[in-house]
Amino acid sequence: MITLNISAEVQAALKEKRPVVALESTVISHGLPWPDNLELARTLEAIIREQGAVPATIALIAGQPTIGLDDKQLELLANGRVSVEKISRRDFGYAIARKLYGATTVAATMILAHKAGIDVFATGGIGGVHRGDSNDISADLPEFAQTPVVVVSAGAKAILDLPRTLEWLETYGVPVIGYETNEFPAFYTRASGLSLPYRADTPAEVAAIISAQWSFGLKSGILVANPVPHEAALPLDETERYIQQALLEAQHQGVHGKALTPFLLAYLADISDGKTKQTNLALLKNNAKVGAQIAIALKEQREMLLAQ
Ligand code: PSU
Ligand code: MN
Repeated sequence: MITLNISAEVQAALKEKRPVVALESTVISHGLPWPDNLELARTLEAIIREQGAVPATIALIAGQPTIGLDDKQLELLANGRVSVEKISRRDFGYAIARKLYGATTVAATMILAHKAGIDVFATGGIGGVHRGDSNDISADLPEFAQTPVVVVSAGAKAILDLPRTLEWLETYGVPVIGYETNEFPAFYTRASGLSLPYRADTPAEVAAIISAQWSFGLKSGILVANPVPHEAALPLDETERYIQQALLEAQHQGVHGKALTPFLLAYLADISDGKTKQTNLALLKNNAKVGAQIAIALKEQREMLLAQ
């Protein structure tokens, strides 16, 4: 039997129905450079605690699905001394059988969060349909169609084809809620020109939509699109220039498959003099905060429904 290794703190919180927020680990191992990645991993946990929720960073530790990493495990994922695979849905069997260390993507983190009984998950930006090669569709998208977890994200990464990504989500019945926005945010920028069908302006409004969707029996993932804070956002045209350059370089070097997203993120940080990295850090922190607020609002909503 494959069991989940859930930390004592997270187990206690789940048992007592206190709010818990899941965090992914691909952003630590493959999305950000050392030592910013370790500092970020610790900061996200601290932000969630400050809001009054319990953080649960998720990864595979020597093949064991682990929910709620300790500080040593966070460091191991961040420092690059052991090889850490990027794990999505397809990779679980292999990584568990071979006892690999694995950083979980949005899709894989949704799977483990749901198995552990965690409803809310905060990340940076989800994967989607890649530009150019529209056959390269992140496994994050089909995960939303089948796994009922709320994901707070600054839209999808701007390196992607955002209109196609939104169309995909619509086709598969995935609700996308604009948080204090009418537009799908484009990760580094607040606007994309793509309008969203609905917005919510408070965590309680988001919680009400989630509860209604799920209690109606529609058990899909829900995307909460939370734009990067004004002060950290990058100008659209400058960002687009960097992205074009990065996509061209990826093509030259023949980067594809699961290496593509980490390559583009690192290349962008390099040519923008670290500006995209700073923005990425800021939006991750903001998503952790809003994620915790939504987890708390969901808990309050459930208590209210029980009291009726
Ligand atoms: N958001 C970030 N940095 C990241 C990612 C998201 O700010 O590194 C990761 C997520 O784990 C997401 C993955 O699931 O990139 C998508 O990879 P792909 O396009 O190969 O599916
Ligand atoms: Mn891909």
